[in-house]
Amino acid sequence: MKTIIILFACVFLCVKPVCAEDGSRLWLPLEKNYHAKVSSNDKNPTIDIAIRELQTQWKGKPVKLALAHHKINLLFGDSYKISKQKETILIQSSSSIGLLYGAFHLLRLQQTGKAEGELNIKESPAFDLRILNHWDNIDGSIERGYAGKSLWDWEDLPETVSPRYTEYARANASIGINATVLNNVNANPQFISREYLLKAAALARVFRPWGIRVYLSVNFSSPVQLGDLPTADPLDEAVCRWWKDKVREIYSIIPDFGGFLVKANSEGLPGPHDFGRTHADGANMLAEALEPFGGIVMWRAFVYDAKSPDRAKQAYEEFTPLDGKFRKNVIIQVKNGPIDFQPREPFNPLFGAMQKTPLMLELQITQEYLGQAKQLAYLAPMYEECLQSDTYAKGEGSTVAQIITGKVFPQTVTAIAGVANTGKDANWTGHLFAQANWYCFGRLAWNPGLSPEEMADEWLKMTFTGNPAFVEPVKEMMLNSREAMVNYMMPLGLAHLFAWEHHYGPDPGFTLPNARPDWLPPYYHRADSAGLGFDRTTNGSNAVSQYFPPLRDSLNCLETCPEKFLLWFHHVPWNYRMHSGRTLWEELCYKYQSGVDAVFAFQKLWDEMKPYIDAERFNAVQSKLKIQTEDAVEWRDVCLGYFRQFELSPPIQARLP
Ligand code: GCW
Repeated sequence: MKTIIILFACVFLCVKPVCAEDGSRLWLPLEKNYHAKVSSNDKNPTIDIAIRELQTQWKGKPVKLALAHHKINLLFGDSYKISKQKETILIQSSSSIGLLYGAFHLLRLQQTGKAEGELNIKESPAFDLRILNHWDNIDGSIERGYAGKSLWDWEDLPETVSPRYTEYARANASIGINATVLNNVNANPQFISREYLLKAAALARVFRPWGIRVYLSVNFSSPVQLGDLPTADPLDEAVCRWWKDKVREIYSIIPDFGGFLVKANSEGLPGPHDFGRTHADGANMLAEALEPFGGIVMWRAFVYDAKSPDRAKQAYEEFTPLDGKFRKNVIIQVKNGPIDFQPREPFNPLFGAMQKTPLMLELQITQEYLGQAKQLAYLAPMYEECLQSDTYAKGEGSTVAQIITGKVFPQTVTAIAGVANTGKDANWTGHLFAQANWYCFGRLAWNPGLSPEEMADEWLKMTFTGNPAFVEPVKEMMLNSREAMVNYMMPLGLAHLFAWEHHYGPDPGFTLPNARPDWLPPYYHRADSAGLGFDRTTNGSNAVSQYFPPLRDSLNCLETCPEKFLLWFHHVPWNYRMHSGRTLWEELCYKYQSGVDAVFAFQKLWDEMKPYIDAERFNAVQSKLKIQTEDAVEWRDVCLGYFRQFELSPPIQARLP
């Protein structure tokens, strides 16, 4: 009998499956109880969290947290130092949140196998404000959200506070994110009603010890819609008073409220133009109300209208004349590219052009135009491409990253925003690999110099396993994934070939009677029998002139324009010879095919990864890669099938894998 029991136990232990994981843990350590020795010279809710995180998860020497009261060691704000003393590890900061960031750093080293040896770390964030933008609505839906309903249960708040709010705050704090805009930029005025402020306050209470401040998007016509005033004119005294009273009310409910995010005179939303006023008039009126409380206004530069002959030029034309006219606590929030989060865009020429106004970068983490939650695209290479673009605003080296961190022109505040991809799905982001985009956004917001490779390496080790047989090939796949997507969707500088409204599949020929031309793909690709692409040279729309020389000149010239942006800036003849020696048409076929080939290779590679991770997450990714290959084939066939009609020479037969 005894033998049977032992045998049975052995069999049970051997076949015990690897702990199933649904992705809800994100990149954070598995809950363990190591009882590490952790001490601190101070106590408060944030330090308590740091202690708890370390006590339960840290496996090494005792850790001492030291809050430096007299900034003698020149550590400011969120900065921290980690060093190894004889028998302890010392984390120092002049703030409690700095200690928590230090604790997460130490745990990250452990999770990625780097906690051994010397520890001599000094970290400071590059941006003051590292902020998520949630496009979440009152009814629980999320604009361009693909991971389920909104995390915020507005109906149940403030009475019921979901444990998921703490998990959200913890995940963000672990990567240094310190702010969140709770609601959609297409803002319902109700969000600043007393009822909803009380709900937002309940969230702010949960987030506070994790160092996260709450911000709200506001609708410019709130004084009319919520306050019953006859106008929202920013120069009207009653309107200014209304906003001042509203701001006072907000701070009485949320004392550390961060400020407003505003989308105005954009896509049909109200704004100062409705009253013959400027963006500066509108932003300054709100900024004046927020100023006594230390709040800021993030005013978006995402503006375009149907009358503009080139949508890519409009933000620059509207905003550069206002440079220097904004109050100190206004920052202009600029999307990475001049159009709209396409798989590839050149950087927005506003960066570097507004030298007397703080600018911040808005990146999209949610994959609106990048396969949503069905396709795998690791976005760090895309973020890096924008951050490291040289604007030449003050000679060579004036990269977007240098500009927005205030190193080229002084900025009173520095910030970077990411449109969140989170929702109620168990794995938070719909696609497991989309978690990596949330992760790398936070890491880049801390240090924009981190390489996509480093961040992918960290994320894979923390999320799955440290086994190099898994990490190395999967990292390679991640690093190639965004370029593969550009190739099978819209290579060589093409943009906006999407089907109407949902922004998922291809429909390059789509037109609709009476529709705005700038919402239709032919506006962007301009295909005709002469060639393909939007002429933005000095002979065309002249958008090139919004860039500084020498970049302007190299973009303007067909031979020197980087081929990845060729059709963005030029209308190119079908038989034009590319650097490869192929004609434009042949190159287009080649690019679409290489995108498809790459995704088939991803699928094959993933199949080989089965032994290394749990079945649940393996299967989840496997089934999404299957969809992605089918979609990539569709993109290739639809786009080449459409463009072929304009091309005179016979197309190369697309090779089916
Ligand atoms: O990318 C477009 C989206 C809109 C979005 C808008 C914006 C929130 O299609 O859904 O609205 O940009 O950024 O304001």
